[in-house]
Amino acid sequence: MAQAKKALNKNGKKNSRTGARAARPSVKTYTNYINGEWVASSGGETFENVNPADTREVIGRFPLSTAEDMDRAVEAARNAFDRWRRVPAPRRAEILFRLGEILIRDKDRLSSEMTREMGKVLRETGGDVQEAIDCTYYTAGEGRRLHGFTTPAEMPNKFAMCVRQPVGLCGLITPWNFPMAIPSWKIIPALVCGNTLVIKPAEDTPLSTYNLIKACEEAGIPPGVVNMVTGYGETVGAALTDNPAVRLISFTGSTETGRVVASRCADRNAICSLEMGGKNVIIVLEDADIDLAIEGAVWGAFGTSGQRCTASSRLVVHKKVYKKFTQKLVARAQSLRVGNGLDAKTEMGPVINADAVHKILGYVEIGEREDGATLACGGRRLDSGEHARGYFIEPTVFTDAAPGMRISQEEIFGPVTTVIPANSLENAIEIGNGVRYGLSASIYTQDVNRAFHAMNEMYTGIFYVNSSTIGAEVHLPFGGTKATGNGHREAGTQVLDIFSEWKSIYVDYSGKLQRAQIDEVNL
Ligand code: UN1
Repeated sequence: MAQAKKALNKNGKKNSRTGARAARPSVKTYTNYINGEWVASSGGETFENVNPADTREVIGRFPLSTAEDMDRAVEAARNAFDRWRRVPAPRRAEILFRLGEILIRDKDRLSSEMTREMGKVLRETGGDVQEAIDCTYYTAGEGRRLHGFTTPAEMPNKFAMCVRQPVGLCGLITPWNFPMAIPSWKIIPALVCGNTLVIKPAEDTPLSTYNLIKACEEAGIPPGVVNMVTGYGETVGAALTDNPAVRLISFTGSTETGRVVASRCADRNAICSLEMGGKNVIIVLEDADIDLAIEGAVWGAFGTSGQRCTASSRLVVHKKVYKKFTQKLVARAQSLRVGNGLDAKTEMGPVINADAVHKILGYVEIGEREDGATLACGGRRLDSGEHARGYFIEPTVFTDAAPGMRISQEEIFGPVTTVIPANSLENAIEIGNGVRYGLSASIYTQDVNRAFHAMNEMYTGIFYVNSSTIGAEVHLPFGGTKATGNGHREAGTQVLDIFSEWKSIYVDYSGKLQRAQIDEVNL
């Protein structure tokens, strides 16, 4: 996924640091959450959270926090750790179930606030909140499991087992495209495992994370266990990543930023879990149900305006159905209603900010000029009438692309998809795997043998048959191979391996010295 807000350098949507500005009385000023208290940044500065569908609307003003604010939050989480880890896991989980109830109660408000700050349509922000609810219920259930294992010891009268222990203080850095779901993927397992945490949400969408943290407070999570500090990556993100008290950083965002985070973690031997970019492929074979494949491609490419790390940004289509497929695809893409996500008729909302518009249109130019593919539809910014005040881009389809072109290789993270012709299943698989990322892939075919073959051959973390590349469920592991990640998986029970460490325990009840088998001469 692109930019966990290149927070890190450019501001895009939030380009006004408003410390010196005259306050607009109707705009609410929000605060950080540190040690159970809602507090302003020590520097007193704020930044604006602007609606990407209508930039006249300021959703709120959030703390432009300093490294000092972050250090305070880390200190609070550090002090809270010993008490929280000693709360029995089923009790920790009870609080999380209450959190799930609060999210269900407030789902409508949370969804519409998310649409206003992030842009995606209400149905999708409802899905984002629902994913947080599902994650909460599913993962809170782990409070009564958190399974370890017992295993026979190699010596008589000796017992061997393995249990999970929390890693300690976790730093969470989250993106703007799933501003409640992705924080929940990290916060809930961190808490159920007994960790405390500080989260730095993307500066484009702090309100949804604020809402989640508010719900944590209401659910009764004790002070200091959960802390939130808003601001830019270059200051507070760096202060979190570099603080020696932070044992683990869990990051979702761009591959570029993730690499920086990883190397800073490596410098101080911190655990680091990364979830990054994708260039996901739908393979359409000649025997596919074409209308179904079109629906999957349109949903996968243009849902969330293409701003999912699982977006279907490459469509590899067998030559025998290529023409039919591309004609239908272009017709469907052109018919999509682009507009404000709060309008029930809207099918695709804006992109997140001015930087994103610039980057996406830059790729359109690269596709046309440098790469020489055919721009079959879209490619322009919509900037008049109802679109005049927002960051709207037409659904864009490139056809006749070659696998090595930049638009076929690089993550665009916008409503742009690239259609590449293929000669055979093997050729399609080769093209599918021929990118640096490995998050999600799918195949449309009626032939079960070929579906299984592709399932086996695609080197991705997620694979779908006769379905789009998006739509992962919370009880299965989520993550990817190659430049998409660094070997970890979120969601499922697999996420517990990020947020806990194994402790192997041996109990010798023989009453005498028993060396291990390797040291014992006479067994
Ligand atoms: C993301 O794309 O950043 O699979 C997360 C899906 C969602 C999660 C996507 N459940 O589309």
